Amino acid sequence: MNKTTTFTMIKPDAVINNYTGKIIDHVLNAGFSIQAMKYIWLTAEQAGSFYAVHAARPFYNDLVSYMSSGPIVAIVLEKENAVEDFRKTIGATDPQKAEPGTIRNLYAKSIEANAVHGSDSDENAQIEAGFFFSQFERF
Ligand code: IDP
Ligand code: MG
Repeated sequence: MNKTTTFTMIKPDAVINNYTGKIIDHVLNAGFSIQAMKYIWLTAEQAGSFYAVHAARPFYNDLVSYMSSGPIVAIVLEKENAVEDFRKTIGATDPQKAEPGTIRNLYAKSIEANAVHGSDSDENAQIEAGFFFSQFERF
């Protein structure tokens, strides 16, 4: 099976709580390899643009403030079946519903401050990687 790409962010709550190292370790132990990684503090405008697909959702403004409240780590990952396997590795959006042992089960605080992002399709993985890393724009 060919390797594919997914995109993740370690979100502000997890960075502030010093879970960055544990989360990266968890991701590597789950078989993903890092293709690119960047530590960055998003402006509200950048966070709003990244999550533009959710602009109509009631939680959008809070999500934008939260995602620009502190630094994040943006990471491009590679693995066979990367998108689906990474969604399994992180668990459900709401940490209360995330399977035991998943990253959100272990490290998330709430449905909003849920420790990590994970792309939901191969197409969005390319778009999201390209948002942060110019070398992925060719996809
Ligand atoms: P996902 O991150 O599991 O793909 P999405 O539905 O794409 O979940 O939502 C994007 C992000 O918006 C979530 O990761 C979370 O931070 C936030 N979010 C989603 N649903 C809610 C909610 O009901 N209340 C507050 N924040 C939410
Ligand atoms: Mg999503």
